[in-house]
Amino acid sequence: MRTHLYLVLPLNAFFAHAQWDASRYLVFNTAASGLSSSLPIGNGRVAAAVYGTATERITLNENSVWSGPWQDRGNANSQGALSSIRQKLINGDLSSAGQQTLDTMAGNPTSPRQYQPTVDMAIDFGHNGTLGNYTRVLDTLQGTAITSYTLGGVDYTREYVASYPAGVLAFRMTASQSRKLNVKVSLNRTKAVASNTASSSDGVHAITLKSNGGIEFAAEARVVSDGGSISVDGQAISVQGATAVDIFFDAETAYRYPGSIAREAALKEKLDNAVKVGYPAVKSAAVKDAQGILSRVHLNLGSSGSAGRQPVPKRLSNFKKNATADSELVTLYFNYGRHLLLASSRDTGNRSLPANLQGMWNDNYDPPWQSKYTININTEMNYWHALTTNLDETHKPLFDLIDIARTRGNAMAKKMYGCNQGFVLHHNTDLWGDAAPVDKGTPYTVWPMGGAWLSQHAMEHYRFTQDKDFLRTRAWPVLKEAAEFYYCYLFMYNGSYVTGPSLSPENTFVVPSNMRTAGKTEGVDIAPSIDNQLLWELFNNIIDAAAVLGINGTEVSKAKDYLSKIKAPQVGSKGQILEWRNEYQEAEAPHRHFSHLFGLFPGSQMTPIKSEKLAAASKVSLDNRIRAGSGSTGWSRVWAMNLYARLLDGASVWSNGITFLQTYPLDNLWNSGENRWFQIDGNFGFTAAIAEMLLQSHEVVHILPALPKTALPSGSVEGLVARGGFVVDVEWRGGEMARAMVTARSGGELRIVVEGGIAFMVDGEVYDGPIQTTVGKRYTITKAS
Ligand code: FUC
Repeated sequence: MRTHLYLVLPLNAFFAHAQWDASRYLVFNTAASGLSSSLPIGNGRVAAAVYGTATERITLNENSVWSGPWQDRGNANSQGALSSIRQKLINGDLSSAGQQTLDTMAGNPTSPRQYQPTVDMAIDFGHNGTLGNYTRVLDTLQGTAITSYTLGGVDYTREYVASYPAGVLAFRMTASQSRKLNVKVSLNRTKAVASNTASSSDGVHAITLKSNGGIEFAAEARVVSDGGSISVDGQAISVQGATAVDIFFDAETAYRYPGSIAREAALKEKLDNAVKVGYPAVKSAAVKDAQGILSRVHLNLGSSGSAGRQPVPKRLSNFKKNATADSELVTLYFNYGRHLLLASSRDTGNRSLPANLQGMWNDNYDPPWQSKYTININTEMNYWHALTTNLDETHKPLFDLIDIARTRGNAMAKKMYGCNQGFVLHHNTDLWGDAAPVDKGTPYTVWPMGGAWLSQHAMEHYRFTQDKDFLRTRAWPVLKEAAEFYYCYLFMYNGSYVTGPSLSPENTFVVPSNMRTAGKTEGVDIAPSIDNQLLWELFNNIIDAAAVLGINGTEVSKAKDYLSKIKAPQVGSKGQILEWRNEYQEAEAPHRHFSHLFGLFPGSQMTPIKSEKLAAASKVSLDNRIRAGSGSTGWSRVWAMNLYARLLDGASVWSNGITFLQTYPLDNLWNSGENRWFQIDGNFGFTAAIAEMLLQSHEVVHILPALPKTALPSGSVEGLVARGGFVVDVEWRGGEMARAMVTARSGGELRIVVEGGIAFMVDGEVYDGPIQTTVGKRYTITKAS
């Protein structure tokens, strides 16, 4: 039974006393004190972080406001140095190879562009003193937020909506008593402001801010009042004596509209339309859209009772003391991850942009790691739950960016590696698809595998959606060009095709005694394990995609030939997966990355169903790293959760999940990384891990593969998606499946495993092998009696 907000009181007292579904709402009884306690909403392109302060502050971002235009940072010395660097690596002169790699291959300048704040909105109500019955709430099912409080006997409410259909943000402020609402609305920015003006003519009241630095933009807030007087007040619009005031906001940038005339016309059109239809219609269409998508999945892990009715900061601090009392915090975190992705990653037309390191929410001109796209784990993690938790429309911006990056990566393949075909990306990119190496350090800069990792998402999109048109028109070109680069770039060494100079993100090892600079810490080498695993996945994807599309010939034979010459993951003396080509001593045993376990998650080469031996060795590596203290950033800890899920170890998924929730969430439940900096990947990876615990789908649809039976004896989930386009609902009791329903979206063969291999029935008949499914049909799975 789904629980919703219980409407028990008249509206004026309602917000303060309502019982909020603890799995659905983030509830606060104070205003935000900074960005990390704000409430994030977004329409996939424009986002708001809502503070709910007496003078309202809303940090507004448009996702293409970055620090500057395209720059070619590729290093022209790279190509000439390649064979000498490779020879040094072959000779065991790793330090000299590493140094030469940095000297000749690092980009110039070393950094791509960085993501920038757009504007801040201030709404001054003239409210001073204590705000009574204060409540601030984010709804993870509708994607909306509210603030309410009482002052001077009047109840005030503010609603905040991000509309995907209208392409704007809309806010409504109301007073419970007639004509008690005064507001003064302004926009602010501290850098590169070309103009910031308020205007009032022909019934249009607007504040318009235009920038002239970085990627230029025009932002505008339209103010609509139900009465009172409305006027220009310096750079602000003032309303006196109203009962309800609406604000509509949009920003449009040079990224999508290079000319200011087109840009401002787009801005005007969207705002004119929103004002014309009015706030209630904008809101209801926005809610219908978001809720229609977010309600596809429903997770029930039981009720926390009164523990779940506390404000979020209190729930977090209680959870540190007693995690078992608030299992709904897990459900809320799961739901929040879906809301945050839908809010920050939508198909917004031409050149939609994926969620960056902070999703879209940023108030800093110099954000951590430039808030860009880090493609050696973080950007990919942002999309780990896109398909499994039934949000496939959020995936599209990633493919838009990959297409832009393919062109850049094609030029970079020529410039740096002398390869005339295919594309290369290194460990970061930006909104221009920057393909050059980033920063200057041996453990991270020169890693030519970013394109291979991203290409995996294109194939997975097909596997989950079964959308052949997507496979043909969008995935195939990406896979093909990714592979073409490696056909040129890889070299033969000891009978295998290898990468180099490359590295295992972002780890280091101690140079062994039989090499030149024994005892030194290095990162650059030949064929780190992750590179081989990524190539294994890529060549298999080419073969699989070609089979679906009916493509034959050299494209397939080449992939098969290369696949046969990529070294398989090696098992070392402690039974672990080797991270590098030799069993080097790790310089940092608790390192936060699990790069050499890519093939376990998110890849598939080392999953138990593919290879028990490699899965067992992965477990040794994972246990050792965790025991040494890894999982030391939020994203790292949730990667461990996903890895344990793939090892079918539900208890470890759960215990790492608890550690995660006790350590990394900020006040508004955003994940944190180093220095408690907000980084959204951990939010998304957590949601992915919960899904992975309940459903997996490599070769078979595995129901409850990693259920933590003791911690979670009963619960249910509806709407998770498996490869093959199967939608799965499952209910479990006493630590065992009670019943599951599988809906075949696309038909096709369905193979099922339940809880690692118990006997079960499908539609009342004992399951004894694959079922040929019918499109749209539901199949009921019960335990064999
Ligand atoms: C990688 C990680 C860091 C951080 C950064 C954004 O470099 O190693 O921990 O997450 O990306």
